[in-house]
Amino acid sequence: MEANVTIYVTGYCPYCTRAKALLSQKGVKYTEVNVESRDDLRRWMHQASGQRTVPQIFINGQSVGGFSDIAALDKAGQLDPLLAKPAGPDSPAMPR
Ligand SMILES: N[C@@H](CCC(=O)N[C@@H](CS)C(=O)NCC(=O)O)C(=O)O
Repeated sequence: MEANVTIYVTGYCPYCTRAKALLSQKGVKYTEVNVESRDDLRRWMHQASGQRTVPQIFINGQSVGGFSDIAALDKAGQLDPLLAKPAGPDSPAMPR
């Protein structure tokens, strides 16, 4: 698993916990960004993903949605291939 994975979270967030557990279970090393008190990052997250909830997960700069989205991708056998892609540039530019 080599892809560049970033997960945007808040402090108390059961779906974030589940998303991180799923990624960790797969041995994925991800970058975690807490947007709790960062309105600027929340705005960016919304623009980039089209969603306001957390978590929001990006794989090689591509928005793949929240926990239920990656769980569905996993169930369909489509998550591992995304995670196996070589790390690409973070695009669109990701603020931290
Ligand atoms: N289907 C979404 C649900 C995400 C969700 O409801 N997250 C909660 C926090 S755990 C949330 O963002 N609530 C609204 C908010 O915090 O603004 C997923 O699986 O990621």
